[in-house]
Amino acid sequence: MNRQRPFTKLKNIKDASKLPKEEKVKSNTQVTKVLITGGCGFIGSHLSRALLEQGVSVRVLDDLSTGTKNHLPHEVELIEGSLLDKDLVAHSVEGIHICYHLGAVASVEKSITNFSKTTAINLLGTIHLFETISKLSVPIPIIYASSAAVYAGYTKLPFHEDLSPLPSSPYGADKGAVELYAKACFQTYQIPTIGFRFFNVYGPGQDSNSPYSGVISIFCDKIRKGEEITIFGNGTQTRDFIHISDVICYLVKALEFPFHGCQIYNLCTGVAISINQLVDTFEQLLDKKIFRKWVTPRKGEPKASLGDPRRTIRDFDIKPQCSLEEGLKTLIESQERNLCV
Ligand code: NAD
Ligand code: UD2
Repeated sequence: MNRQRPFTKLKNIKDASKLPKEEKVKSNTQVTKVLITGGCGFIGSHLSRALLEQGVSVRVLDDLSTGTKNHLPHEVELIEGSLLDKDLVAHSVEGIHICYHLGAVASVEKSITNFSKTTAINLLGTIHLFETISKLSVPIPIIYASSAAVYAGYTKLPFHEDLSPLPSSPYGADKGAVELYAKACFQTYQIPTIGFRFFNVYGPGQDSNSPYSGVISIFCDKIRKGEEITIFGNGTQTRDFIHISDVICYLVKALEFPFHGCQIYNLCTGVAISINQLVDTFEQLLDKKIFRKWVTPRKGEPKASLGDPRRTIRDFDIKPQCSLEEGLKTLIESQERNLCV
C-alpha cells in the first residue's frame, strides 16, 4: 500500500518557509459572532462546529436546498431563507463581525443544466451580500468560497493564485465573477475579503445521494452497497483532493487574518490523484474488488487540476495534514458508525 504523506511531492517545488515573509499572518481580530451563509451544507456544518469549539457564536443563513438542519449543532442560530431575499440578508448580517460566504449551488453540472437559476444564486446572491455589507457603517470582512473551477481553461500545472479566472463552465464563471466583484467592492466600499479557491473537498458529511455529489462521496457510498462505480472517461483525469479537516483548519485560522484588501488563496494539497488511483486506494483500504464501468467523459471538464499550496501555507502557517489514505479511512469509518446507530 502507498503510505506516502501528501507533501512528498512538494519536494519538487520551493519550500513554503523559504518564500518572503512580509505577508505572514498576524493575529489581530477579536471575533465573537460570525455569519455563515450555506452553513447547513457539507463545509458549512463542519465550520459551524469548529467555530463553536473556538467560543465563537454562529449564525447561519441557508435555504436548505442541499443543506440540512440535522447537520447543525443546536447552539447555532439558523435563519432559514435565501440569499436572493435582500431583507433577510440584511437581517442576517446584523451584529456580525465576520461573514463566511459558502452558500451556493455547488455543482459544475447543475450550472450547465440550470444556467440562469444557478447564476442567480451564485452571483446575484453574492452581490446581495456584498451590497448589504457595503451599507454597514464599518464594512465587515467576508471570507468566501471560490473554486478550482476558475482554472479550467489552464493546462500548465500547478495552478497558482496569480492566474486570473479562465473558467469553462457557468459555475466557474460565477466564482470568477465573484472574485472580480470582491476586488471592486474593496476599491469602492473598502470591504476586505479573502477568497479561497477550494479544490476538491471531501470527507464525512458530504452528500452522496445526488448525481451532482463529489466523486469520493459517490464512490464511497456505491462501494459500501457493493454497486458498480461509473468512471467518466478513462479515469486518468486528475484532481487535487483536500480533506475537510484541513479545509476547516484554514477557514478557522482565517479569523485571525489581518484583513487589508481582497486576497485570493488556493485551498489544496499540491498532490494530483487520478480517478483510477482513487479507486485503487479504496480497493487497497477495503481489501475488496471494486467493479468499474467506464463511460464517455463529462463534456468540457478539465483533464487535470492541481493547485499550488505554497502561498496559503506561507501566509497561514499551516500545511494540509491528511493523506488520501487517512482521509478515505475517516469516510469509511463514519459510514460504518452511521450504519451502527
Ligand atoms: P453544499 O451544497 O453542501 O453547501 C451549500 C449550502 O448552500 C447548502 O447548505 C445549501 O442549502 C445552501 N444554499 C444554496 N443556495 C442557497 C441560497 N440561495 N440561499 C442560502 N443558502 C443556499 O456545498 P459545499 O460542498 O459545502 O460547498 C460550500 C461552498 O464551497 C460553495 O460555495 C461551493 O461552491 C464551494 N466549493 C466547494 C467545493 C467542494 O469540493 N465541496 C469545491 C470548490 C468550491
Ligand atoms: C468541480 C471543481 C471543484 C468544486 C466542484 C463543485 C474543478 C477542477 N473542480 O469539481 O473545485 O467546485 O466542482 O461541484 O473544476 N467522476 C467520475 N464518476 C462519478 C463522479 C465523478 O468519474 O461518478 C469524475 C469526474 O468526471 C471528474 C472527477 O471525478 O473528473 C471529479 O468530479 P467531481 O464532480 O467530484 O468534481 P469536479 O472536479 O467536477
